[in-house]
Amino acid sequence: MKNAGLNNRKTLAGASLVAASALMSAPAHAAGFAVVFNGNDSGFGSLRFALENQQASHVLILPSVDEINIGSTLNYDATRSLTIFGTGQTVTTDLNTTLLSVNQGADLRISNLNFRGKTNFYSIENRGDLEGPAGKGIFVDVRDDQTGVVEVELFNVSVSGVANHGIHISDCSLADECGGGSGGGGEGSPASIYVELHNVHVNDVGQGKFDADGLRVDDRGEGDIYFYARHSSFTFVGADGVELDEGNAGSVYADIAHSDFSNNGNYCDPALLSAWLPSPDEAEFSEEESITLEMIPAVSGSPDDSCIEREVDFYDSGFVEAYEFGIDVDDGIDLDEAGEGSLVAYMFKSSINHNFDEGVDFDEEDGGDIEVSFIKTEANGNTDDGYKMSEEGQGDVLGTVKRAQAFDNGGKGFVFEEADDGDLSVNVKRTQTANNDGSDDTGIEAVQEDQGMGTLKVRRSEIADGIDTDGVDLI
Ligand SMILES: [Ca+2]
Ligand SMILES: [Ca+2]
Ligand SMILES: [Ca+2]
Ligand SMILES: [Ca+2]
Repeated sequence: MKNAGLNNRKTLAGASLVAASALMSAPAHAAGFAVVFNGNDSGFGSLRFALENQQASHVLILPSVDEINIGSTLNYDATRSLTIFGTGQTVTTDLNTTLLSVNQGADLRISNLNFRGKTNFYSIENRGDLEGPAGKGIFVDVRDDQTGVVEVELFNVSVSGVANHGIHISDCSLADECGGGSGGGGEGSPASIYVELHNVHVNDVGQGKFDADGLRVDDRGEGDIYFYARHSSFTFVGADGVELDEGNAGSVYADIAHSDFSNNGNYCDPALLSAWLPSPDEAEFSEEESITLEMIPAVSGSPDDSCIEREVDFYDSGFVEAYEFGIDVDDGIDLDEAGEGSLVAYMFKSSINHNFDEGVDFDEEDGGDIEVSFIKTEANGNTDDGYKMSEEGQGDVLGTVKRAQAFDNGGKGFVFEEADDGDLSVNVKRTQTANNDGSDDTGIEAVQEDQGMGTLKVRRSEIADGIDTDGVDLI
């Protein structure tokens, strides 16, 4: 800068020119900031160029760009955070491929951008996983050695028409084979995962593959899952609207308001698959009948055999005592916490209706509590329970239900189950239930097993279909 005083005006003009040209044509790996000014699939000025060639940390898509049609996945391979400022565009593809893949666990912020595959296209009869992997909407793969918190924040974003998960954040060495629930395996990094959604709409995804969710977070190894959602929706998803799966040390925290989790979980379409169930689909045998596992084969030849679960119990002798086949349908919101750590969830003014399994399905096992609040929520017309909370191992169940509803569910309205060491304490106020599961004490069920105490307090509520307690004092 020793010449700065010599010709001030010329230097300033020169500087701004340099800045402008850096903006428009920064070489690979050099840019912090890139502008997308065309909807091309590749080349200078395209979104792909900004992400893959420039690896820009901040990307602005100009309003003059309308649609961005891509012929292959957009990859971001840098580890530094990525922010994409859309201005209402749609990133779309005619192929069965992941739209945006963040491969090195970078923090991700996206605003005002839509991601769309082939809408109303995939189903169990038109699968997306037979000739290669099924495409996702937004995928973030956490590094094996990552630490700290991986942050994914989406504002005014939609995802639709992809065969696999709409949004998938994977801290699991097994990637898509990670599995869900207590049976999930795989290793993970020490990192935690934080997901914040504002006005995010995930619709018509996960219809081309078994167990593909609207939002799926897999956390293995140390670390927590934080989920914050406002004014968002997860609808017509093949598997769960949202599944958060925390498998080892660490907790799940969910803070949800003004959001909708409805009409999810029917990839394994019972109307279609029931024809493949053995008849009878469940049976019990005496030991003398000497039934072996080979006599009860798993179902094969259906549109997707993964959909048909086979459960077999054995006598000590090895002969079959009982079997049951079922079709694996899914939930509105499914939180699974295993290993040490708690499941803490707050849901406010949200709806969880017409899902093909439970509406709310929260499972906690091993050390740690379930602490839930449902305020002004409704779970109506789900095939199984409206709200199901199940706690095992050390730890308590603490529930607050206020001005909530559960009507017309095929299972119970509310279920709170506490097993092993620990207490149950649930407070219900100004809440209504009716017509759940045959209306035989099915509005609220509270069960406390093994060591511990249970109390259920119900005030100023209309539980038309009754209350069932076991090991719990109704006060
Ligand atoms: Ca982790
Ligand atoms: Ca845990
Ligand atoms: Ca527990
Ligand atoms: Ca107990």
